[in-house]
Amino acid sequence: MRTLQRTFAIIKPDAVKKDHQGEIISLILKNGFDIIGMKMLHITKKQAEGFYAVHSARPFFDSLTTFMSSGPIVVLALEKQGDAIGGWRKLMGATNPANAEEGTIRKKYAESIEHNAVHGSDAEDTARFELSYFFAGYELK
Ligand code: 3AN
Repeated sequence: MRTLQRTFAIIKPDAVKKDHQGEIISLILKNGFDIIGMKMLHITKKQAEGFYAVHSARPFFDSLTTFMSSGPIVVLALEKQGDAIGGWRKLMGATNPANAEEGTIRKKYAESIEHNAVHGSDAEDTARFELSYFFAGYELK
């Protein structure tokens, strides 16, 4: 039996700055995701560091967290029957837009491997952590 799965998404500062949030939200809905939570925020560097703590040893950590706190973002809680996590990652496309497939969000809107328009959880445990980082239970539909 197929069950509902949740995942977490961010429309990053580069995409919001260029007013692509409407088109990205439209693609999310057209691809069968239910948006069960959504808000626009401008997070601090500290908040970005907490969110990306798993990447704290990576060489791009400082630059990534500076970028993620550089302007407004849209955070979304998504739900779908079956593989919501994999489905959202497929719709996003490869991390590096140079490798992203035609029709994916990153192919259309990403500027570079860092300014890559969107984020998506990569597994069930990270989805749980990321959803709870930005949403309280009462904020979800
Ligand atoms: P994804 O977002 O596709 O899951 P991760 O989890 O490997 O990719 O990386 C998290 C974020 O860190 C990426 N979305 C991207 O913004 C940034 N990033 C990943 N690799 C690099 C890199 N080599 N240089 C700069 N930024 C990177």
